[in-house]
Amino acid sequence: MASLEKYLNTTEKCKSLFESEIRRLKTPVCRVFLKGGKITPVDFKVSGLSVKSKNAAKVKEKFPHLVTANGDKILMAVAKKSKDKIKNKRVAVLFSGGPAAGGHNVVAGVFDMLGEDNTLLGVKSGPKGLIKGDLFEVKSEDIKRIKNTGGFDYLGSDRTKIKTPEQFEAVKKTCRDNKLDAIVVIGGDDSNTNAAFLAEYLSEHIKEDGSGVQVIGVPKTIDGDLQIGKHLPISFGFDTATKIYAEMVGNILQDTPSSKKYWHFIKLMGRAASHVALEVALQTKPAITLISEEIAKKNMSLEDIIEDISKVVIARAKKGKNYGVVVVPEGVIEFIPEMTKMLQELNKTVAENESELENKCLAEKRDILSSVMGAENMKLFSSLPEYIQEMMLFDRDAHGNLQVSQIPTERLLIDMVKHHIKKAAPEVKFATLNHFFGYEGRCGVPSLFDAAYTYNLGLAVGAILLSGKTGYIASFTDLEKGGKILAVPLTALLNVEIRHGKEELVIEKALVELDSPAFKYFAKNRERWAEEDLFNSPGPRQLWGPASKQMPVTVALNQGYSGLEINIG
Ligand code: FBP
Repeated sequence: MASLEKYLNTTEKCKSLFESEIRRLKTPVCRVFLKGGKITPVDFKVSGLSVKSKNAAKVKEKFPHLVTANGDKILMAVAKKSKDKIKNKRVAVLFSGGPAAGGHNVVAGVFDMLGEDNTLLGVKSGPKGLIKGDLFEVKSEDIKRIKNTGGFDYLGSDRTKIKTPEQFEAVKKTCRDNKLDAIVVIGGDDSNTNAAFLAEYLSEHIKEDGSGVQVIGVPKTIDGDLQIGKHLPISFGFDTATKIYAEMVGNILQDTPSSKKYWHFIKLMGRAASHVALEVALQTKPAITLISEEIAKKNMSLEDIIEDISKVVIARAKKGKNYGVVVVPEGVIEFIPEMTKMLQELNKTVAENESELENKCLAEKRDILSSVMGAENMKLFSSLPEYIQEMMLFDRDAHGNLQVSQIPTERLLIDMVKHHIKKAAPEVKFATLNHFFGYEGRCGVPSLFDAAYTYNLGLAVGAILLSGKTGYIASFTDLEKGGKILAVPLTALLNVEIRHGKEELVIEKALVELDSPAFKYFAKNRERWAEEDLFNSPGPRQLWGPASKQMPVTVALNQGYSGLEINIG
């Protein structure tokens, strides 16, 4: 007993048997980084691939240094020719935005590539820490402790957008105070947009010799909406999050014909795009999955969506199946065209009347809004349940995004479908439960895919920095054929969008394409999944054994791979 208690005490602070084993797990390394079995720097050469901004002239005007240096050409890692060693570089690394599994392995990869001759500094609490100059030196003991573990807890993160001249000036001071040569920004579309602006701003006259500080981005977000076709298959964290959600959805699906009692409405995180919902649908095959991009394309109203869901509920009830699962993407509300229109006016009105709306109750806020907003949009806003109205008036984040994770869309759909079925088919039994799976999936131990993907992205970043380049985002492609490392120019990804009512250059979110192989496969099969119970349960993500090598189904389909197995190294 005493010895068991002693053992149990040793598992505190993330040292469970599982966590201890996972730290020892070997992550496969892309062959280009290996020389005699050792990790080694690489050269970057023009690959023949390119990306183009739709607003190239505007981009050139705002980013003269980067556009001149990098253009729109994608670089590819190749074995290093010279034996020269780069020494004494000081590199800072930070997390930005929501956590995603695998971030610690990016840090580990950068650390291993920089090697003993250079120094890696961690920035605490994301961009906010960069502004404040809150940095510390990363040690090899830290890397041993964090390797293959989930979350962003080693450094912390935040959603500060570096935008004012004072903030840029403060970053310059941090660079000088810490004698930085480079900054690595691990973040999503907004954070990598910020990385591009930083790279331009820091491109010269920062260091004593008049040279600049390099800035390199890393594609992170569980949402999967930072991807560039064949040039960047997916952002990291997507695989782990979707595997966690698919396990939970699979378990609920398995419960439905067992208890035959409930319709489960499950909202899945993924702020704007429906990649997460689509991936989970392909992994589990529930009766209904909403895809926001399709709703927008077909110009569907909220009432159309309710009718479609009700039809399936009624048809299944006729077969004695008073149960099922409806998967709802987190951001669906912003994609329903009538809602989009209303939210655009609401966002603008809220921004313009911030002080008047402050500290008012909902009824008072509605009065203020109705005096400025158009009648049609105001009618739609007022027709929504008050719990939805409240959430729609919540503060936007620093990048101007509505906090959709706080809006209980799954409850709204349940209420409206109930109302519809009561009128259309009162005899149908429709008992419901609602769920929101989001935070459960962002910080779990990375899947083998994410652990390997991120470690190699980290190695890529370290190598890009050692090669002296700036203003790129690291990428890892050809995942079924050994892997290929690319450096994609950040400025070529920038396009004009309206944010806070103004034109801004940003990295566009990659949405689900309705002509993509993944969506087409889903569309071809979903009617059968609605009629019969054809679901499957993918089970918990595996770190060892045959199921561990599986990559996201949407990635394999959209990249045109012949199977689901990763083959790196
Ligand atoms: P990032 O885009 O920063 O990776 O964050 C994505 C996300 O996980 C979204 O899916 C979700 O809407 C959001 O974070 C919620 O985060 P928070 O609780 O910080 O608002």
